[in-house]
Amino acid sequence: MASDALIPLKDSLERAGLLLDSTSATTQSQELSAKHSHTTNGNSREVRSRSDSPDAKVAELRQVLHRHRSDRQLIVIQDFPDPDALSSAWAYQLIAHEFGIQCDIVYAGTLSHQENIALVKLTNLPAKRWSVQSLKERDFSLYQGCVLVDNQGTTTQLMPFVKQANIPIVVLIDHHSLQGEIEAEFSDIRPHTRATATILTQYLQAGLLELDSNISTHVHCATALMHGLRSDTDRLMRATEEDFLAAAYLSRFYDSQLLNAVLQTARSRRVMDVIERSLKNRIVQNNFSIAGVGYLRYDDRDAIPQAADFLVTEENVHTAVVYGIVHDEDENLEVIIGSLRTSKLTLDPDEFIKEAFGQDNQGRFFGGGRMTAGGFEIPVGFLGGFNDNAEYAKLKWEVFDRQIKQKLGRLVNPRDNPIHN
Ligand SMILES: [Mn+2]
Repeated sequence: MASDALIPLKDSLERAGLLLDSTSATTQSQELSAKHSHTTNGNSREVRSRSDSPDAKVAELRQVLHRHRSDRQLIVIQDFPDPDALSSAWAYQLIAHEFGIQCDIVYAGTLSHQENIALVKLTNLPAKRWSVQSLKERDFSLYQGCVLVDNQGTTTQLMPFVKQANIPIVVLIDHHSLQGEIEAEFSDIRPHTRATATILTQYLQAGLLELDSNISTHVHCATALMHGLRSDTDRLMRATEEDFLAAAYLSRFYDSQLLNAVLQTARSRRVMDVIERSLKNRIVQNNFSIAGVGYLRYDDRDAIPQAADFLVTEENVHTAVVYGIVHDEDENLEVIIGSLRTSKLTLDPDEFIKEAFGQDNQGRFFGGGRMTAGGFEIPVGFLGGFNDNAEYAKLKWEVFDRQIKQKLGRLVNPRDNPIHN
């Protein structure tokens, strides 16, 4: 629903144990990106073989928090934080506070989805925006440790600064597949868990912090966690037993009216306009609905996944891809942002996006996905920078629009795909 995680999450396959079994029928995805599948294979095996029960993890985290008593820590969340990240970071902050650890929750991008803005405002969620241009002036030396929640440092522009300041990663809590080599003193990565909020709720339930319904911060945080785990489980429709158990626990503390207020937040006019453009421009082919929406403001970035959410509801459409050029006037930056939504169980958004757009010259994929959703970001590079000349802007859009359609076309019309010939 909210921001996309631009990271590979192959839980459906992993859940089925398919990726662990090299003889099984993941053939197509393995053909399409053999190298990547191989890496993920190795990683998931590694994640599984660690015999870390949730209880053992709680005990270990308790020790780590004790060791860092009265430290100051920086909790880093993804650039476009979603409710799962925001609420989980907050829960960690409250837990750490019990150990005399003072935490700041920061993100380098922006809060875009109207529900996320409402969540932060209505619950007084203490996340701070550190804009990219302000990062050079920030005093990172205040922090003795960095905490990554609902990400592994690959979806935040803060990471290079954390590294440069030599701040160790003390805690890493995430439910995306392992993203590569990242060293953390404590790490709890559970690719089979639907929401990071579920993991944090389990920590709370295990007693790392006793929630009290007379403390409004606790009530607000429980409400945020409920929202986080609902939004990462498609309103609980994809929730598993552990998510329901976590939700059951939160139900003792959360404020249902407050959650309702967050969910009722209306779409802005500009978001409606982007949805309208996506409807007008969509091309439906082989059950794929593809729409380029042209230029939009950085603050409206989240209109793209919302448009994709909407397009995928059309009959005979199983997959929608919406993209546009997002421009940030403050930083004179432009980037192509795209979202994919699918209801087709056999379509893996992660594989699809990686196959469609490939990698940049540093070997990094332009995007990825999880379960039913994916996203991508393609830098505009030298052609970037907003231009007042309408004709030039139009030309630039047309070039990118056509290039993206061409790349998607190879997969949408497999006949044109040389891999299948
Ligand atoms: Mn999440």
